[in-house]
Amino acid sequence: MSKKFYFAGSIRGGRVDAALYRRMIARIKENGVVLTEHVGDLALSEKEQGLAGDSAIYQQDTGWLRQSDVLIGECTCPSLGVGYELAYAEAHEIPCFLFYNRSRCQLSAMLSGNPYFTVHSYETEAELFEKLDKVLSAL
Ligand code: 6IA
Repeated sequence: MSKKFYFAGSIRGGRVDAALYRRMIARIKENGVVLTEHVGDLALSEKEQGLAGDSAIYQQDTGWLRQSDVLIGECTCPSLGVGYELAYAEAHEIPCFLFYNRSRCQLSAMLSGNPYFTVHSYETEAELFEKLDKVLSAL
């Protein structure tokens, strides 16, 4: 059966990396199903309201998290929602692989200091994809 991935990336925290999320999601999709493809939707802005409201978004996303085999997060752009999802995934024992651009941010100590998370930093997109490919092929 194909693996279910939860891709976590900033929405209301800011959409500066939305195009990068889309490219990462495309790569992850070569290895299974990505339940959260909308995170890479370039038309989705930080002001977007779900048709059914925030409560429905919360219920849907936590349900998807519980079903996921793996979480992959791009954490360069700080996002409260992504931070929450990471803690939720840890509580449900879902393996989490996190990526951040070390030339653009210093990752929160709450993530880099937690040995539960496998954290990879990168500086160029080529380095990011090399590391992402290694993670995906080892699963
Ligand atoms: O605090 P943030 O908005 O930056 O949190 C981003 C994270 O929360 C992402 O990894 C998503 O999984 C989740 N999330 C936040 N907003 C939404 C959302 N908005 N839909 C689905 N997941 C979300 C409405 C979009 C809808 C109109 C298509």
